[in-house]
Amino acid sequence: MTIPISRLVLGAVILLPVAARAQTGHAKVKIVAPANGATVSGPVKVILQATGVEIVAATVERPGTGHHHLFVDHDLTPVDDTIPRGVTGILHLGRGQTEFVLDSLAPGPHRVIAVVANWKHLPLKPLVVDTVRFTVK
Ligand SMILES: [Cu+2]
Repeated sequence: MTIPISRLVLGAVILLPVAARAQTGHAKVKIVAPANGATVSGPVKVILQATGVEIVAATVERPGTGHHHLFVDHDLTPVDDTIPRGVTGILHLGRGQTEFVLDSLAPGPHRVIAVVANWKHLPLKPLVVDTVRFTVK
């Protein structure tokens, strides 16, 4: 028995959007570096890994996408509000970066919170967030 190729192609077309939708339901972000609880020397490279959401530039207006934000020794802003710009300690990685070097952290304890937000700079729902605490020696 053979399956017509046209049916196989059609099956793939139908399955892909379902898979994409299922993924955005479990969007996650992880701060891969620095490790939580680590003692590091500066400058500190923050490495981010997102799953279930496509990381793109802030100019891309498409569902299922977003860009990273870092709250460096700064509390989260209200999750229903746009993440402000021009605030010390709040960084928009608006070109779709997945790494950022913090080069002016003073020695001592620090906290970084990563949040993925969409092109309006509104945090994704449910919140896609991770936190690490570390010490700069
Ligand atoms: Cu932003």
